[in-house]
Amino acid sequence: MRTRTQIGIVGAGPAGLLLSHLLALRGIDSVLIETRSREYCEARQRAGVLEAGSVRLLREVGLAGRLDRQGIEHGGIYLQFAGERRHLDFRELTGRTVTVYAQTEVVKDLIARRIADAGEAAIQFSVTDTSVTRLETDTPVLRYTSEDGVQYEVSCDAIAGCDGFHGICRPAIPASELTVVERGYPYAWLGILADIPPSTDELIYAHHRRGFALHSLRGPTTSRLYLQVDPDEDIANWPDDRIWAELSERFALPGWDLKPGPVLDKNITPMRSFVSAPMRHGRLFLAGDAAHIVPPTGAKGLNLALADVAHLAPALDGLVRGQPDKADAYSATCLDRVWRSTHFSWWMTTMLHRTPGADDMEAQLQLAQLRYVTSSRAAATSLAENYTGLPLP
Ligand code: RFL
Ligand code: PHB
Repeated sequence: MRTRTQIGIVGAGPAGLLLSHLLALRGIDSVLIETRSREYCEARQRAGVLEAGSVRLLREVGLAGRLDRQGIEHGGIYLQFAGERRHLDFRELTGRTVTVYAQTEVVKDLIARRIADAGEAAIQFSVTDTSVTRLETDTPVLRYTSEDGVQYEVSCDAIAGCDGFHGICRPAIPASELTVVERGYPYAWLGILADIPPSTDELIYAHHRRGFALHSLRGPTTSRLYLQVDPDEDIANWPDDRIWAELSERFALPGWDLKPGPVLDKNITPMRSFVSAPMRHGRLFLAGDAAHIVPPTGAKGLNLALADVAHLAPALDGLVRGQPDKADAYSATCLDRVWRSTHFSWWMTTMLHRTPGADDMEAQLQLAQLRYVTSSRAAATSLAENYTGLPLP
């Protein structure tokens, strides 16, 4: 079946979903397709921390009803190292805060809103055979097969590749047109979701000789915790008791206990830094993880995805109305923020993780840096400014 839309969007993660909403607010039509089912997209456990600018953006576009009721505002974090837990007060240092609200909840809110505004057909879930072609022309084409087996060919004014790191859009750009800068890390995160009230009021980032650990949360009765493990570690080697024992050791502090509880979900995530540039080829625009990946230590990936589409919506609006300047500036504008976040995420990661086989120099340099960011107001302010995020357009 041949159809037409203004913007074809590939991928219903946070980037693609928010983009379709921002375009609709501007009166621009889009077709949004997703390979996974709605249930899968709404259950996938991922990020948890929204920057101040992301919260403000979601509020401005009418998407913060539940976020304002259920999100938990955090004025700082703890950095734990050398047997001490020190607080960094973001509110006092920068006047800004972050909000703990799970990516899954952001995704649920976005899906519900698109379907309420535009009907069930607003998002085509469970599609197959996605492809994007004719990218160098003014009428790029998006092809897919719908869940009920109909083959679609959608002629578009532009296509947004919001299909994550493993999607098809970035590989549709000739490799000779892209510069890819990439670094893998010799560790991964084992993450658990646990049915137990958090043992802390704010996130704890812990440096430990056995490796990094992070205590985060999802709500008053749900905790989210992470452990540094080897990248080739098998989750089968980590029964729940072993995970809690390891977490307790890495967070140990006299007079404080980590409360264990039933594990609802567990998985292992590899860590990498990856930037592919430019973020545009002809009439294909990449946004979010499709163009860049950061290790999760700085809590930046979701926020970068939202920031990209905050720039992309006005850029595409201009393009379809014959004013291409913002579309022409899109890639360079986004890459500034992407590289700032890439640096911050790399810096937090290397300050807090233990490289397998590392000498004492690594640990001593990390401890010196941790003492510095928790004792110098200038250094603490720099961390706080990066963590709470740069302003959005
Ligand atoms: P997503 O969320 O990967 O969505 C892409 C969507 O595209 C679909 N797709 C396709 N659809 C159609 N056709 C195709 N051919 C397709 N191929 C793929 C996929 O099914 C998917 O639904 O990318 P997006 O929208 O760019 O969003 C990026 C974020 O999801 C990601 O950056 C964050 O989750 C990263 N991240 C964190 N970010 C933060 O800002 N704060 C955090 O605290 C944080 N913690 C994390 C994280 C990521 C983690 N993992 C598991 C990678 C913690 C973890 C453990
Ligand atoms: C999370 O809550 O999932 C989370 C929080 C902070 C991070 C990464 C993940 O740096």
